[in-house]
Amino acid sequence: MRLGIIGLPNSGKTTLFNALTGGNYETSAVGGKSFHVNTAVVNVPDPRLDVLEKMYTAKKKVFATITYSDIGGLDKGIGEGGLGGQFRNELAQVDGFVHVVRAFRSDTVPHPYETINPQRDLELLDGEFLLMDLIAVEKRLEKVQNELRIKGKRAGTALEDELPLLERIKAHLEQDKPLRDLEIAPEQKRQLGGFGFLSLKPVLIILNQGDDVRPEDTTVHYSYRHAQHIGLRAALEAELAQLAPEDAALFMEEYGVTELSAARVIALSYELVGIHSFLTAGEKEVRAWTIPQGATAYEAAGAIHGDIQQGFIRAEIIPYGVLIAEGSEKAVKAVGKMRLESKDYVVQNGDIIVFRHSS
Ligand SMILES: Nc1nc2c(ncn2[C@@H]2O[C@H](COP(=O)(O)OP(=O)(O)OP(=O)(O)O)[C@@H](O)[C@H]2O)c(=O)[nH]1
Ligand SMILES: [Mg+2]
Repeated sequence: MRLGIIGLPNSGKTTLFNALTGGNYETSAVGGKSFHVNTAVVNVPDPRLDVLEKMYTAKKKVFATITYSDIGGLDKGIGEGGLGGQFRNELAQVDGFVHVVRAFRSDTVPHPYETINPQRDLELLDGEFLLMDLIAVEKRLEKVQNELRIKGKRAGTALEDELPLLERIKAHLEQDKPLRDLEIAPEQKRQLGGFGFLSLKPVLIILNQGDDVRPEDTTVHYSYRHAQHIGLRAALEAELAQLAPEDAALFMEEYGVTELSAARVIALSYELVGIHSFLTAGEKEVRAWTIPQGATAYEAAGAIHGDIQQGFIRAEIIPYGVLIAEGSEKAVKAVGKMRLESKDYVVQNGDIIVFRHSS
Protein backbone atom coordinates (compact mmCIF):
# COMPACT_ATOMS: atom_id res chain seq x y z
CA MET A 1 0.00 0.00 0.00
CA ARG A 2 1.22 3.44 -0.89
CA LEU A 3 0.09 6.85 0.27
CA GLY A 4 0.78 10.06 -1.63
CA ILE A 5 1.76 13.12 0.40
CA ILE A 6 0.16 16.10 -1.30
CA GLY A 7 -0.35 19.79 -0.51
CA LEU A 8 0.23 23.28 -1.82
CA PRO A 9 3.80 24.55 -2.35
CA ASN A 10 5.63 25.24 0.92
CA SER A 11 3.03 23.48 3.06
CA GLY A 12 5.71 21.18 4.48
CA LYS A 13 5.21 17.99 2.47
CA THR A 14 8.88 17.09 2.28
CA THR A 15 9.32 18.04 5.93
CA LEU A 16 6.49 15.66 6.90
CA PHE A 17 7.92 12.98 4.60
CA ASN A 18 11.23 13.27 6.47
CA ALA A 19 9.41 13.09 9.81
CA LEU A 20 7.59 9.91 8.81
CA THR A 21 10.44 8.13 7.08
CA GLY A 22 13.48 9.40 8.98
CA GLY A 23 14.72 10.65 5.61
CA ASN A 24 16.81 13.73 5.06
CA TYR A 25 15.49 15.12 1.80
CA GLU A 26 16.11 18.75 1.11
CA THR A 27 13.35 21.15 2.07
CA SER A 28 13.31 24.68 0.77
CA ALA A 29 11.45 27.92 1.19
CA VAL A 30 11.28 28.46 -2.56
CA GLY A 31 8.08 26.45 -3.08
CA GLY A 32 8.80 24.18 -6.01
CA LYS A 33 6.27 24.04 -8.80
CA SER A 34 7.96 21.28 -10.74
CA PHE A 35 6.85 17.69 -10.55
CA HIS A 36 8.98 15.48 -8.34
CA VAL A 37 8.41 12.38 -6.23
CA ASN A 38 10.37 11.01 -3.26
CA THR A 39 9.42 7.52 -2.12
CA ALA A 40 10.28 5.51 1.00
CA VAL A 41 9.04 2.39 2.78
CA VAL A 42 8.50 2.70 6.53
CA ASN A 43 7.77 0.27 9.35
CA VAL A 44 4.34 0.58 10.91
CA PRO A 45 5.00 1.03 14.64
CA ASP A 46 3.29 -1.75 16.59
CA PRO A 47 3.80 -1.86 20.37
CA ARG A 48 2.28 -5.36 20.39
CA LEU A 49 5.38 -6.69 18.64
CA ASP A 50 7.62 -5.26 21.36
CA VAL A 51 5.59 -7.12 23.99
CA LEU A 52 5.61 -10.37 21.99
CA GLU A 53 9.35 -10.10 21.34
CA LYS A 54 9.98 -10.22 25.10
CA MET A 55 7.36 -12.88 25.84
CA TYR A 56 8.72 -15.28 23.20
CA THR A 57 12.37 -14.19 23.56
CA ALA A 58 12.28 -13.85 19.79
CA LYS A 59 15.45 -13.37 17.78
CA LYS A 60 13.81 -11.11 15.23
CA LYS A 61 11.01 -8.56 15.02
CA VAL A 62 9.46 -7.81 11.64
CA PHE A 63 7.04 -4.90 11.30
CA ALA A 64 4.35 -4.40 8.69
CA THR A 65 5.34 -1.73 6.19
CA ILE A 66 3.70 1.07 4.27
CA THR A 67 5.06 3.27 1.51
CA TYR A 68 4.95 7.06 1.32
CA SER A 69 5.51 9.17 -1.77
CA ASP A 70 6.12 12.90 -1.38
CA ILE A 71 4.52 14.33 -4.52
CA GLY A 72 5.69 17.88 -5.18
CA GLY A 73 4.33 20.30 -7.75
CA LEU A 74 0.59 20.58 -7.10
CA ASP A 75 -1.05 24.00 -7.15
CA LYS A 76 -4.12 25.95 -8.15
CA GLY A 77 -5.13 25.42 -11.78
CA ILE A 78 -4.01 21.80 -12.17
CA GLY A 79 -7.62 20.68 -12.62
CA GLU A 80 -7.92 22.79 -15.76
CA GLY A 81 -5.49 20.52 -17.55
CA GLY A 82 -2.18 21.83 -16.29
CA LEU A 83 -1.20 18.37 -15.14
CA GLY A 84 1.07 16.11 -17.21
CA GLY A 85 0.36 12.43 -17.82
CA GLN A 86 3.14 11.15 -15.59
CA PHE A 87 1.92 13.35 -12.75
CA ARG A 88 -1.68 12.30 -13.17
CA ASN A 89 -0.58 8.62 -13.15
CA GLU A 90 1.35 9.08 -9.96
CA LEU A 91 -1.74 10.48 -8.25
CA ALA A 92 -4.05 7.84 -9.71
CA GLN A 93 -1.86 4.97 -8.55
CA VAL A 94 -1.64 5.70 -4.83
CA ASP A 95 -4.08 4.03 -2.43
CA GLY A 96 -4.76 7.16 -0.41
CA PHE A 97 -3.54 10.67 0.32
CA VAL A 98 -1.90 12.45 3.19
CA HIS A 99 -2.89 16.06 2.54
CA VAL A 100 -0.55 18.54 4.22
CA VAL A 101 -2.18 21.88 4.98
CA ARG A 102 -0.08 24.77 6.19
CA ALA A 103 -0.98 26.21 9.57
CA PHE A 104 2.50 27.45 10.58
CA ARG A 105 3.47 31.09 10.35
CA SER A 106 6.87 32.15 9.13
CA ASP A 107 8.42 35.35 7.81
CA THR A 108 11.03 33.42 5.87
CA VAL A 109 8.76 30.87 4.18
CA PRO A 110 6.37 32.63 1.79
CA HIS A 111 2.84 31.28 1.40
CA PRO A 112 1.77 31.03 -2.25
CA TYR A 113 -1.50 32.82 -1.37
CA GLU A 114 0.09 35.09 1.20
CA THR A 115 -2.11 34.55 4.24
CA ILE A 116 -2.31 31.53 6.53
CA ASN A 117 -5.74 29.99 6.07
CA PRO A 118 -5.88 26.18 6.44
CA GLN A 119 -9.55 25.86 5.47
CA ARG A 120 -9.05 27.78 2.23
CA ASP A 121 -5.93 25.80 1.32
CA LEU A 122 -7.63 22.48 2.04
CA GLU A 123 -10.60 23.35 -0.14
CA LEU A 124 -8.39 24.74 -2.87
CA LEU A 125 -6.48 21.55 -3.62
CA ASP A 126 -9.49 19.38 -2.84
CA GLY A 127 -11.47 21.42 -5.38
CA GLU A 128 -8.82 20.78 -8.03
CA PHE A 129 -9.12 17.04 -7.42
CA LEU A 130 -12.92 17.24 -7.71
CA LEU A 131 -12.54 19.08 -10.99
CA MET A 132 -10.13 16.47 -12.36
CA ASP A 133 -12.59 13.73 -11.36
CA LEU A 134 -15.45 15.60 -12.99
CA ILE A 135 -13.53 15.90 -16.25
CA ALA A 136 -12.63 12.20 -16.07
CA VAL A 137 -16.21 11.06 -15.42
CA GLU A 138 -17.61 13.27 -18.19
CA LYS A 139 -15.13 11.79 -20.65
CA ARG A 140 -16.00 8.24 -19.65
CA LEU A 141 -19.72 9.00 -19.68
CA GLU A 142 -19.51 10.31 -23.22
CA LYS A 143 -17.64 7.21 -24.33
CA VAL A 144 -20.11 4.82 -22.70
CA GLN A 145 -23.11 6.72 -24.10
CA ASN A 146 -21.61 6.65 -27.60
CA GLU A 147 -20.89 2.97 -27.44
CA LEU A 148 -24.39 2.17 -26.19
CA ARG A 149 -25.88 4.28 -28.97
CA ILE A 150 -23.79 2.63 -31.68
CA LYS A 151 -23.87 -0.97 -30.49
CA GLY A 152 -27.21 -1.01 -28.67
CA LYS A 153 -27.78 -4.32 -26.84
CA ARG A 154 -24.54 -5.70 -28.24
CA ALA A 155 -22.59 -3.30 -26.05
CA GLY A 156 -23.13 -5.70 -23.13
CA THR A 157 -24.68 -5.43 -19.69
CA ALA A 158 -21.46 -4.22 -18.06
CA LEU A 159 -21.70 -0.92 -19.93
CA GLU A 160 -25.43 -0.66 -19.27
CA ASP A 161 -24.73 -1.10 -15.56
CA GLU A 162 -21.95 1.44 -15.63
CA LEU A 163 -24.09 4.22 -17.03
CA PRO A 164 -26.27 4.95 -13.97
CA LEU A 165 -23.21 4.70 -11.72
CA LEU A 166 -21.33 7.28 -13.81
CA GLU A 167 -24.37 9.57 -13.77
CA ARG A 168 -24.59 9.30 -10.00
CA ILE A 169 -20.87 10.09 -9.69
CA LYS A 170 -21.21 13.12 -11.94
CA ALA A 171 -24.21 14.49 -10.00
CA HIS A 172 -22.32 14.03 -6.72
CA LEU A 173 -19.22 15.84 -7.98
CA GLU A 174 -21.36 18.67 -9.31
CA GLN A 175 -22.48 19.27 -5.74
CA ASP A 176 -18.79 19.86 -4.87
CA LYS A 177 -18.57 16.72 -2.79
CA PRO A 178 -15.69 14.21 -2.90
CA LEU A 179 -16.45 10.69 -4.13
CA ARG A 180 -15.11 9.19 -0.91
CA ASP A 181 -18.39 10.36 0.61
CA LEU A 182 -20.59 8.61 -1.97
CA GLU A 183 -22.15 5.28 -1.06
CA ILE A 184 -20.78 2.85 -3.64
CA ALA A 185 -21.13 -0.93 -3.42
CA PRO A 186 -17.78 -2.76 -3.10
CA GLU A 187 -18.10 -4.54 -6.46
CA GLN A 188 -18.89 -1.23 -8.16
CA LYS A 189 -15.90 0.32 -6.43
CA ARG A 190 -13.72 -2.38 -7.93
CA GLN A 191 -15.23 -1.59 -11.33
CA LEU A 192 -14.15 2.03 -10.88
CA GLY A 193 -10.64 1.06 -9.81
CA GLY A 194 -9.15 1.53 -13.26
CA PHE A 195 -10.31 5.14 -13.58
CA GLY A 196 -8.17 6.32 -10.68
CA PHE A 197 -10.70 8.84 -9.33
CA LEU A 198 -8.73 11.02 -6.93
CA SER A 199 -11.50 12.12 -4.60
CA LEU A 200 -12.52 8.48 -4.11
CA LYS A 201 -9.29 7.75 -2.26
CA PRO A 202 -9.23 8.03 1.53
CA VAL A 203 -7.44 11.07 2.91
CA LEU A 204 -5.66 11.96 6.12
CA ILE A 205 -5.43 15.73 6.50
CA ILE A 206 -2.38 17.00 8.37
CA LEU A 207 -2.48 20.50 9.80
CA ASN A 208 1.17 21.44 9.84
CA GLN A 209 1.52 23.63 12.90
CA GLY A 210 4.32 25.92 13.92
CA ASP A 211 5.59 26.54 17.42
CA ASP A 212 2.88 29.03 18.38
CA VAL A 213 -0.27 27.00 17.82
CA ARG A 214 -3.48 29.06 17.71
CA PRO A 215 -6.97 27.55 18.02
CA GLU A 216 -7.72 28.21 14.34
CA ASP A 217 -4.66 26.13 13.43
CA THR A 218 -6.04 23.00 15.01
CA THR A 219 -9.32 22.44 13.19
CA VAL A 220 -10.64 22.32 9.68
CA HIS A 221 -14.13 21.37 8.55
CA TYR A 222 -14.08 18.32 6.38
CA SER A 223 -16.74 15.95 7.60
CA TYR A 224 -16.76 13.36 4.85
CA ARG A 225 -16.43 9.62 5.11
CA HIS A 226 -12.97 8.03 4.73
CA ALA A 227 -11.33 11.26 5.85
CA GLN A 228 -9.69 12.30 9.11
CA HIS A 229 -7.55 15.16 10.30
CA ILE A 230 -4.78 15.57 12.82
CA GLY A 231 -2.44 18.41 13.79
CA LEU A 232 1.31 18.06 14.17
CA ARG A 233 4.54 20.03 14.07
CA ALA A 234 6.27 18.57 11.03
CA ALA A 235 9.47 20.65 11.30
CA LEU A 236 10.03 19.65 14.91
CA GLU A 237 9.25 16.00 14.24
CA ALA A 238 11.54 15.88 11.20
CA GLU A 239 14.37 17.21 13.35
CA LEU A 240 13.68 14.64 16.05
CA ALA A 241 13.62 11.83 13.49
CA GLN A 242 17.28 12.60 12.74
CA LEU A 243 18.38 12.10 16.35
CA ALA A 244 19.36 8.93 18.20
CA PRO A 245 16.44 7.81 20.44
CA GLU A 246 18.12 8.89 23.68
CA ASP A 247 18.94 12.35 22.27
CA ALA A 248 15.39 12.67 20.96
CA ALA A 249 14.05 11.92 24.45
CA LEU A 250 16.19 14.69 25.95
CA PHE A 251 15.16 17.11 23.23
CA MET A 252 11.48 16.32 23.76
CA GLU A 253 11.77 16.93 27.47
CA GLU A 254 13.46 20.26 26.83
CA TYR A 255 10.71 21.36 24.44
CA GLY A 256 7.88 19.96 26.54
CA VAL A 257 6.82 17.50 23.85
CA THR A 258 5.23 14.47 25.47
CA GLU A 259 4.33 12.43 22.43
CA LEU A 260 5.39 12.31 18.80
CA SER A 261 2.66 12.35 16.19
CA ALA A 262 4.61 10.69 13.38
CA ALA A 263 3.91 7.20 14.76
CA ARG A 264 0.23 8.06 15.10
CA VAL A 265 0.08 9.39 11.55
CA ILE A 266 1.59 6.15 10.23
CA ALA A 267 -0.84 4.01 12.26
CA LEU A 268 -3.81 6.14 11.18
CA SER A 269 -2.93 6.14 7.51
CA TYR A 270 -2.39 2.35 7.63
CA GLU A 271 -5.95 1.87 8.89
CA LEU A 272 -7.38 4.47 6.59
CA VAL A 273 -6.48 2.55 3.43
CA GLY A 274 -8.44 -0.47 4.66
CA ILE A 275 -5.72 -2.80 5.90
CA HIS A 276 -4.76 -4.26 9.27
CA SER A 277 -2.34 -6.78 10.75
CA PHE A 278 -2.43 -10.27 12.08
CA LEU A 279 0.57 -11.54 14.02
CA THR A 280 2.77 -14.60 14.20
CA ALA A 281 4.96 -15.27 17.21
CA GLY A 282 7.70 -17.74 18.02
CA GLU A 283 11.32 -17.92 19.10
CA LYS A 284 12.57 -17.38 15.60
CA GLU A 285 10.63 -14.17 15.02
CA VAL A 286 7.60 -12.13 15.90
CA ARG A 287 5.96 -10.53 12.92
CA ALA A 288 3.05 -8.40 11.74
CA TRP A 289 1.46 -9.31 8.40
CA THR A 290 -0.66 -6.96 6.33
CA ILE A 291 -4.06 -8.09 5.05
CA PRO A 292 -7.15 -6.22 3.87
CA GLN A 293 -9.73 -5.61 6.60
CA GLY A 294 -12.32 -8.37 6.23
CA ALA A 295 -9.85 -10.92 4.81
CA THR A 296 -10.39 -14.57 5.74
CA ALA A 297 -8.03 -17.04 7.40
CA TYR A 298 -7.47 -18.62 3.99
CA GLU A 299 -6.40 -15.28 2.51
CA ALA A 300 -4.21 -14.60 5.54
CA ALA A 301 -2.44 -17.93 5.00
CA GLY A 302 -1.72 -16.82 1.45
CA ALA A 303 -0.10 -13.63 2.74
CA ILE A 304 2.57 -15.83 4.35
CA HIS A 305 3.06 -18.41 1.61
CA GLY A 306 1.13 -20.02 -1.25
CA ASP A 307 1.99 -23.50 0.06
CA ILE A 308 0.45 -22.76 3.47
CA GLN A 309 -2.70 -21.56 1.74
CA GLN A 310 -2.84 -24.59 -0.57
CA GLY A 311 -2.46 -27.07 2.27
CA PHE A 312 -4.68 -25.13 4.71
CA ILE A 313 -6.14 -27.40 7.40
CA ARG A 314 -7.07 -24.98 10.18
CA ALA A 315 -5.97 -21.81 11.92
CA GLU A 316 -5.13 -21.79 15.62
CA ILE A 317 -5.93 -18.35 16.90
CA ILE A 318 -5.20 -16.42 20.06
CA PRO A 319 -6.40 -12.81 20.02
CA TYR A 320 -3.63 -10.50 21.30
CA GLY A 321 -5.82 -9.22 24.16
CA VAL A 322 -6.46 -12.78 25.37
CA LEU A 323 -2.75 -13.59 25.36
CA ILE A 324 -2.00 -10.51 27.47
CA ALA A 325 -4.86 -11.26 29.88
CA GLU A 326 -3.74 -14.87 30.42
CA GLY A 327 -0.02 -14.08 30.45
CA SER A 328 1.30 -16.81 28.14
CA GLU A 329 0.40 -19.09 25.26
CA LYS A 330 0.49 -22.05 27.63
CA ALA A 331 -1.97 -20.39 30.01
CA VAL A 332 -4.33 -19.56 27.11
CA LYS A 333 -4.34 -23.19 26.01
CA ALA A 334 -4.84 -24.41 29.59
CA VAL A 335 -8.07 -22.41 29.96
CA GLY A 336 -9.24 -23.50 26.52
CA LYS A 337 -9.22 -20.05 24.99
CA MET A 338 -7.22 -20.87 21.89
CA ARG A 339 -9.63 -21.02 19.00
CA LEU A 340 -9.65 -23.38 16.04
CA GLU A 341 -10.98 -21.72 12.92
CA SER A 342 -11.57 -22.82 9.34
CA LYS A 343 -10.81 -21.15 6.01
CA ASP A 344 -13.69 -18.68 6.02
CA TYR A 345 -13.08 -17.20 9.47
CA VAL A 346 -12.71 -13.41 9.19
CA VAL A 347 -9.36 -12.51 10.72
CA GLN A 348 -9.38 -9.78 13.37
CA ASN A 349 -6.73 -7.13 13.93
CA GLY A 350 -4.11 -8.55 16.31
CA ASP A 351 -5.05 -12.22 15.99
CA ILE A 352 -1.97 -14.33 16.68
CA ILE A 353 -2.17 -17.22 14.26
CA VAL A 354 -0.57 -20.61 13.70
CA PHE A 355 -1.65 -22.19 10.42
CA ARG A 356 -1.85 -25.96 10.37
CA HIS A 357 -1.29 -27.17 6.85
CA SER A 358 -0.41 -30.29 4.90
CA SER A 359 2.77 -30.03 2.91
N1 LIG B 1 8.62 27.74 10.72
C1 LIG B 1 8.27 26.58 10.20
N2 LIG B 1 8.77 26.26 8.99
C2 LIG B 1 8.40 25.09 8.45
C3 LIG B 1 7.50 24.18 9.09
N3 LIG B 1 7.33 23.12 8.28
C4 LIG B 1 8.09 23.34 7.18
N4 LIG B 1 8.73 24.53 7.29
C5 LIG B 1 9.64 25.15 6.32
O1 LIG B 1 8.89 25.47 5.17
C6 LIG B 1 9.69 25.35 4.00
C7 LIG B 1 8.98 24.44 3.02
O2 LIG B 1 8.94 23.15 3.55
P1 LIG B 1 8.95 21.87 2.60
O3 LIG B 1 8.82 20.68 3.46
O4 LIG B 1 10.08 21.95 1.64
O5 LIG B 1 7.57 22.15 1.85
P2 LIG B 1 6.99 21.38 0.59
O6 LIG B 1 5.52 21.34 0.77
O7 LIG B 1 7.70 20.10 0.41
O8 LIG B 1 7.34 22.41 -0.56
P3 LIG B 1 7.43 22.14 -2.15
O9 LIG B 1 7.87 20.74 -2.36
O10 LIG B 1 8.44 23.13 -2.62
O11 LIG B 1 6.07 22.41 -2.67
C8 LIG B 1 11.04 24.83 4.45
O12 LIG B 1 11.93 25.91 4.54
C9 LIG B 1 10.73 24.23 5.81
O13 LIG B 1 11.85 24.26 6.65
C10 LIG B 1 7.00 24.56 10.37
O14 LIG B 1 6.21 23.84 11.01
N5 LIG B 1 7.42 25.77 10.87
MG1 LIG C 1 8.83 19.34 -1.22
